[in-house]
Amino acid sequence: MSELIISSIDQHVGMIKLHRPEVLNALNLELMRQLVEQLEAFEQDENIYVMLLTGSDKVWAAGADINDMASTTMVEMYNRNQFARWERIKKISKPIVAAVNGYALGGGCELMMHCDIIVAAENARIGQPEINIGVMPGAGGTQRLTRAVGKATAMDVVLSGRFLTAREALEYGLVSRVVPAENCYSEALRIAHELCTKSPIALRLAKDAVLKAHEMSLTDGLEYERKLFYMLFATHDQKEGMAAFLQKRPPVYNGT
Ligand code: DAK
Repeated sequence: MSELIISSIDQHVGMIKLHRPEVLNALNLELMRQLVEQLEAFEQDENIYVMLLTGSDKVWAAGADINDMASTTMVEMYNRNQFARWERIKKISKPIVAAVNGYALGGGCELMMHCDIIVAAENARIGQPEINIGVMPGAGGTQRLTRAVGKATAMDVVLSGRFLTAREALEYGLVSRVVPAENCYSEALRIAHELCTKSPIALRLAKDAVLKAHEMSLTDGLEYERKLFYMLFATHDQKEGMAAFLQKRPPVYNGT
């Protein structure tokens, strides 16, 4: 079985690169299987605090593999239950930083939206062009996108199939930062390493709480946030972080 992702570890950062260059990193079932298994392996690895997901310097991912889907029937699609695999990405509790160059389309945009800090290159082109091939988004492109950018922009993107530039995506709140293409990967890696200097347990609970803002009412979300905040007072890292501040020294976290 060929490797459709390339993974490596740099200190506490687990890195995954999508690698199907001949089809612009189109997300076929095997790539998604390898990707999800590697994310879960990093999730289990105590040495990994943060993950970094990237495509090539030309493309993030041009969507789900159209060859995979072209002659698929409704029942086959239903039985495949691809969504189960995507749901597993949602369960990754460690922060995922994305370095996005070039096209992030369809499933590629939906995969990008599963990431937590999204660094987009100036050359990034982001969209949900499923409408151009007779379908519509199926992995969050009508839901996460709308929550991120609001109805007006989501309707524009989903119904017209047009691509947003990186600058537009930043303006609409879909990506976190925009950088020159040549710096995209190094900037994302720098951010990932910066996150590794924080408490790993605080990072995970903070990610959890932010994501809940899309799923809970304000009252429930505030209560959830407060409980996670209290929970952190049972950790070594809370004692260490506050003591280090008062002693005017850098904290040494261990994620416990
Ligand atoms: N699938 C398969 N092959 C693709 C592909 C894709 N999505 N995108 C590009 N390729 C292939 C092209 O066919 C071409 O192959 P060869 O002809 O060389 O064999 C090669 O990559 C280079 O592409 P182009 O020659 O087209 O390159 P250009 O620079 O001219 O154009 C482009 C780049 C990105 C504008 C164009 O390739 C394009 O429009 N690609 C399709 C984009 C698209 O429609 N994406 C949405 C696909 S639908 C779900 C989960 C996910 C999804 C749904 C459900 N569940 C969990 C239920 C997601 C659905 C989708 O993403």
